[in-house]
Amino acid sequence: MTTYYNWPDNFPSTEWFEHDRFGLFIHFGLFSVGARHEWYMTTEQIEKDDYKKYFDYFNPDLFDADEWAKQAYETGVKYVVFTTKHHEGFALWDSQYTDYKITNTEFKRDLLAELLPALRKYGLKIGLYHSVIDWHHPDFIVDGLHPARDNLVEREKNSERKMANYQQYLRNQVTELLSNYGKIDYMWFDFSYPHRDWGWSKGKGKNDWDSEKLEQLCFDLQPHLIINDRLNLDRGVITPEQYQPQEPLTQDGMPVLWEACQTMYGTWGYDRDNYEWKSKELLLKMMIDTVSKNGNYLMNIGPTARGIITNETKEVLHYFKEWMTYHSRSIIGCGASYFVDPIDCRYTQNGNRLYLHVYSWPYTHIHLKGLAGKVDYVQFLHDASEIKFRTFDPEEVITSTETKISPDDIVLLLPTVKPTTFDVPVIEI
Ligand code: H79
Repeated sequence: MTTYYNWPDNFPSTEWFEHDRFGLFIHFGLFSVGARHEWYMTTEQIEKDDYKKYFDYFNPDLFDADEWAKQAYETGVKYVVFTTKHHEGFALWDSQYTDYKITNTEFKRDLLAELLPALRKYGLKIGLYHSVIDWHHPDFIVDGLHPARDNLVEREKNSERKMANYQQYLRNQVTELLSNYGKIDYMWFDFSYPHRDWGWSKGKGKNDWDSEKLEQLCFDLQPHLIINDRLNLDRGVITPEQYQPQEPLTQDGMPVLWEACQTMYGTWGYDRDNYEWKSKELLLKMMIDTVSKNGNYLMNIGPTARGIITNETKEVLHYFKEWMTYHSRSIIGCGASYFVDPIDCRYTQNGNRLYLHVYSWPYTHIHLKGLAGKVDYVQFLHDASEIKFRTFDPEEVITSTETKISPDDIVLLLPTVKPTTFDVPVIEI
């Protein structure tokens, strides 16, 4: 197990998390009914009473836990992170601390109680997303991130709101989640913004959530838990959102435990009229890029309000399934390599196995720096076909038709045409 800058010594083992590398994020809630940016309660300044129609019409009647779990499993992910409560405040489980919950909707069922056992059945680890922001709770003090209630009346009400009550509510609900639903592997809180300042209100952070207490509660209830860093305590998994770091994250010369969370189309919930989908190839390259920089990749889907994973989404998942069937060995259990990526390539490494992901097919060869004397055999991963390579030979007479080779390097001899339809072929070294 690696020692990470952002993972204290007394925290539980990160072993499974480092190993598993690929997770599926599922965003589901009342915002799935509105079917547009999951922030619309705020961005469209919708009052609580008006937002209630999404509660009244919420009924994911086609939800099938086994189907979601099967889709996740077949995609090749090793864990799933599910939204138990997004900023809108609606609970996707049968919470005794609120009426604003799934069991009080037309649907009536406890979705979490169905989903988690199905995920476990497929051997998937379980992460719970839980928003510390809550636009519904009466004691949640509104701030500039909530223009819906950014008016004088609402600001006035702030003086009567008691965040201490909300903190207790947070702890109560987290206690339910971490006590009543079996083993939880990962707690994914969202999010702190302590440095924001709107003049009349400030952003929120560890004092507003009483983060120390909340974090301690999590470890008390699930001692082996992985936790992210969004409680503003400067520890836990760093989760850059729709942002790929250029280098493996480090701090003070130490590696940082991190996870890239990425959308398929820019927003997180089901977003019916959003056509700005990233290409499948781009999403795949983002995954590989993440692992090549020692991170985990958490790829998001937003099922519809009827509980269906759309065909467009399934196409992406299927694309990953195809690729992962032949290439999971270069992702799962792998991390950054200490060798430098050749141009248009990404290395991942697992022990002394090196995986070269070729983003852009070269013409006939790739020079691999620093590998002279270290390589016995090279093959494509998808079909285990041999790839020949050349090494420096002082006796060799280099003619003007051949490339020179440095004594430190090896040169892979590749076909001119990419010999596979996979967008990113992998060469195992
Ligand atoms: O759940 C997903 C997002 O809804 C949530 N985190 C992920 C996992 C998230 N909340 N806030 N943010 C991410 C960043 C804040 C972005 C904002 Fe805006 C900029 C809020 C208001 C301006 C753009 C426009 C995003 C929402 C409205």
